[in-house]
Amino acid sequence: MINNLKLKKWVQEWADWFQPESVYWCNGSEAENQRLLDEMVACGMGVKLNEAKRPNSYYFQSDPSDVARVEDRTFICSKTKEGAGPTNNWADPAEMKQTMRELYKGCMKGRTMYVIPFSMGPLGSNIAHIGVEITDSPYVVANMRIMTRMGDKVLDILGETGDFVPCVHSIGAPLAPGQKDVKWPCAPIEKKYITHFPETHEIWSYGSGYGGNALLGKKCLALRIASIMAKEQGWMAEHMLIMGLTNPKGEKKYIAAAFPSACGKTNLAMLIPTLPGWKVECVGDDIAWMKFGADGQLYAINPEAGFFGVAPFTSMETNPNAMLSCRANTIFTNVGLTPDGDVWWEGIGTECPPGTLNWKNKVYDPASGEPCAHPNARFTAPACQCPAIDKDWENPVGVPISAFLFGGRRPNTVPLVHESKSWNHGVFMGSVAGSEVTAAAIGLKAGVRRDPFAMLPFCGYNMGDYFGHWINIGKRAGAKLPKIFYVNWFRKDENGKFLWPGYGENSRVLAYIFDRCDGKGESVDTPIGKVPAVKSINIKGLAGMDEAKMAKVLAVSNDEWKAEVALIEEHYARFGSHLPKELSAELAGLKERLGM
Ligand code: SAT
Ligand code: MN
Repeated sequence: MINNLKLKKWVQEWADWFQPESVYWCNGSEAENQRLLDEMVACGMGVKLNEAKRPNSYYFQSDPSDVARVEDRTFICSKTKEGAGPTNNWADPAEMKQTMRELYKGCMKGRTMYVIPFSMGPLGSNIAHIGVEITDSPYVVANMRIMTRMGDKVLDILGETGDFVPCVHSIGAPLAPGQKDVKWPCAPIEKKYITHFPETHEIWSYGSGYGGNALLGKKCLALRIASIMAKEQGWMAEHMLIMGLTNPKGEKKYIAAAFPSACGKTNLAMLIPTLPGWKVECVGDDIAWMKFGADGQLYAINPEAGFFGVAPFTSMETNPNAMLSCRANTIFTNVGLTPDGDVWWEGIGTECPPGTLNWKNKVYDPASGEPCAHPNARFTAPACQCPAIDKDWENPVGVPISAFLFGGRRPNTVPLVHESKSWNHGVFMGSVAGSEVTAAAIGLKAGVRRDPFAMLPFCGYNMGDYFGHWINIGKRAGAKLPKIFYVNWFRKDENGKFLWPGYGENSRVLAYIFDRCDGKGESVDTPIGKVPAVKSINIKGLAGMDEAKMAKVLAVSNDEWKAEVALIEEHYARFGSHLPKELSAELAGLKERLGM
């Protein structure tokens, strides 16, 4: 029963505008899901994978123009350009709505309009929020069913008067009477729009059916709109994994960590420690929503219910927990399809069977130089299938956070781990986080790309004001604030070889962080913060590592940091008067400690 008046009215208005053939309310049931998947297979949009090899799993190939989030087609439509800030694309909200209304008019002709009520976060959690997505893509429905809690149970929580974030989506490909559909309908790139209206908490998306452009609960709601709600309401919506870390004594702490794309967030969230007796359990691999409890602790939930993971280079070697998460009940997009009806991708750890189809549906030719799977090929898998899922991952109260980690890929300058001197200093560390970019191919300037708090493409308002929100969180009376650390697994020696082995060995750094949270472990003060004393990271049994090498991994060079300061000043200059004075003071403090 749909008895929420706001919802009914909103759906009716869009149905009138979109002119679909029919309107369908998703209930989230098993039968409904099976029917949609069967229909997609019947019309050639999807393939059912071999039941013996990959039970209840499906395979899709997108249009080559629709393979990833489109950052230059993503807009924050605040009333003023300043509201969106220097790091976002801005457009006037009235003009954008005008443009999109024209595109939206009749755009669902010949298709079904699906209404998806969904909860970001465990049902009924006071940290969770409800959204409703309207879409004309059954593929989106099937993915949202894995990535969120979806269907009737959400309508029950919404009740007659409950509020929701309205999320409007169309692939932008109406069908004329009798027109045959294509495998992956979407609009051309210049007609794709992923737009957010921060003042009214609305999301409008048009023209793409892929990932974060179309599964609107994820980046659009859980990060861009949620970051605004969090600032308004005094909580935090962050691009962070959440993990539980247990020491050999059975004591447990939770850590949340923010890294830019391609820095191994999913791998860290599901890491298998090499350090005997330690255990890592996963609460989430991408997004954390956090609120203070009455006890002053910060409690985190994972707003998602699934993993939308990058497939290439995921293997039983690099991330067995991810491989086991997608062993069944999974949707694969843009990977290779083997002749026996299973999936294959670069770095999966097995030879590619002859006759495998690449993501463009051509027989894969290793000699062609083109990959079999698209580099952004994905698996959509239920989080509950992860062997390392934390027992409290669906606890509506959330899990208490003891530490925040920031990081990125830095071949030099940044030590393996350092700890902030204070909350504000930790906010400074997050605000200057960045990764080395070498890929000129994707149109970026080589050098350090600053990605503050890993939120660059995901902050729904002025990034300078977002820094201010972090500063304000630290001013909360009675708050038991998490400690803040910056890690860098990617430092290289003078020959360009990684100094630190990474993967499971990162548990050695996590163990140090765990001890620091208990006031143990030895650190030394340096100009950039507290760096572990060389002997305080356990390297027992770590082949090829000795104290001399540890000294290199942990070294802080004043000359490198003086050069870094110049880059930080350039980065900070972008924010003008929106840069909090506390952060200018932190930068001044760093310069002073470096003798600048
Ligand atoms: O496509 S998503 O935005 O969901 C994933 C990503 O690009 O980070
Ligand atoms: Mn992400």
